[in-house]
Amino acid sequence: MSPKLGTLDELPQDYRDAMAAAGVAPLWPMMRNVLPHVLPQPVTKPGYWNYDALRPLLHRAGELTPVEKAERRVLVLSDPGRGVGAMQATSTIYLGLQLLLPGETAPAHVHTPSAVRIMVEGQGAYTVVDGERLPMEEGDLVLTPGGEWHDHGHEGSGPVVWLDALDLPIFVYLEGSYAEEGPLQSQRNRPDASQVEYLSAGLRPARKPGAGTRRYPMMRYPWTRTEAALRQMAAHGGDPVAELDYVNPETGDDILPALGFTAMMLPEGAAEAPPLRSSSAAFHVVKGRGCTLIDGERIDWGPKDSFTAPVFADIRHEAAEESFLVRIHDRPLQEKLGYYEERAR
Ligand code: 1HN
Repeated sequence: MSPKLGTLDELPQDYRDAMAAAGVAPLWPMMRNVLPHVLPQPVTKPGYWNYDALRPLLHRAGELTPVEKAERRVLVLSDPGRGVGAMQATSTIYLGLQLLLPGETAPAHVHTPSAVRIMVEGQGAYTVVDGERLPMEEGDLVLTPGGEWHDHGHEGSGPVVWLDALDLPIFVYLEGSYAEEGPLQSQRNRPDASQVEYLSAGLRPARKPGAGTRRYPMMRYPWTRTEAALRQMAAHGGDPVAELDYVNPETGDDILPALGFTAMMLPEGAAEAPPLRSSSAAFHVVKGRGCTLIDGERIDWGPKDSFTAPVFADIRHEAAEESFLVRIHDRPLQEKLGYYEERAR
């Protein structure tokens, strides 16, 4: 048992005034705000965004605001614990739904935060990263790592929407977030690396000794392959719920420095209760239906919906039908800081 700490109102007013005038404050009345016992006390609350409800709002943004006046035409998914307008869905994860209309381009820029796009709806969009043109099909993950020039375009017929996941809140906290703008990139006339150098898991290009690789050698993870791999895992892996981490095919590291991405397949009727994790998480439903209890709060989800869980949340998924989710989390950052943890229930 630790003793109860002293409070501010126990101190004489003249002393409090003198401290304030000197630009200092006593730690002990505030100690438990920053160091709660046993578990963190997250500000983040579970969030849920129904895609069918957001779709008309996104399309209206398309009518009201030309892409030229938006740079990126995005509706931001704000953490309910912080309120609408908060530029974060959890402590570390920014989420937004981005709309691009046929024929539009979103200008090239480069910035310090890193992003992953998860393609939600529509066909014909692409992202260009460092001159490499990455086609975006439903469920694909497309990386735009920090420091890499990127622009978007759309040559299809209907609207396209994707989910942006960025480590932006960390960069804002670090006062390290900034961007540079430039002209649309010229595109190399060849398929992206997922279709050439890294067509098959376990194979990478042979190279001369000492020849380096790009830091981010593969920037697109086609959904068709992820789903096929999950199905094989589910059929033969032993665990009824198959999970695959997205990794850099050269190093096996997580695909971004701060954020990790894990694809999950829940068979119909599956119930899954992972250990309590120190990471916060956002889930995107690629396909399927089910419900998830997050710290006792029930979220019923369907295709293209998104939902979030704070750190150390008690998460219990139940799939009403065969379901595929992508879990976005900050384990890579927490591992780098040396404190990532999973607690048995
Ligand atoms: C960004 O670069 C994109 O490139 C989308 O599509 C959303 C939100 C905040 C900061 C940068 C994009 C973003 C963003």
